[in-house]
Amino acid sequence: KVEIFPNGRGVGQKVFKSAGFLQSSYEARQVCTQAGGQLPSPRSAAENQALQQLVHFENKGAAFLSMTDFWKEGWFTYPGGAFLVYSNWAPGEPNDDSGREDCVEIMANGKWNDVPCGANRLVICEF
Ligand code: GN1
Ligand code: CA
Repeated sequence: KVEIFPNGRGVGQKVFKSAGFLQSSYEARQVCTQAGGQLPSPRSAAENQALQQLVHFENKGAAFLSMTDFWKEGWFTYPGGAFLVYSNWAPGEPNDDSGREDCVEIMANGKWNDVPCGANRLVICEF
């Protein structure tokens, strides 16, 4: 059994663990892959809440999620290419602000916002 407190949360079979630092989405993806995990894909309100608690606890701003709309603008998919089974967008999001927001962050209030993939956000990995 892995130690998940204080920088991790377990929900069902999933564990979310914070790396404790901020990075671009590209770098964050590599960090998680190299650790044997991936960026978080919250697929239910329970998973989203566990992730939100961690983001709030870490107090380093929003964290990246795994999903992107690289494939087609406005159509967000998981890394495997499947469409979302759950979402928790903030009001007015995703808005593709300035036409260059293809990555997704989860804010401390649990709501999602699309942001530029080059932005620096807290790195949390899913295992
Ligand atoms: C932020 O900084 P501003 O207001 O142009 C955010 C957008 C949100 C917007 C919501 C990099 O844009 O993704 O849609 O607030 N940009 C970043 O008001 O976080
Ligand atoms: Ca946005």
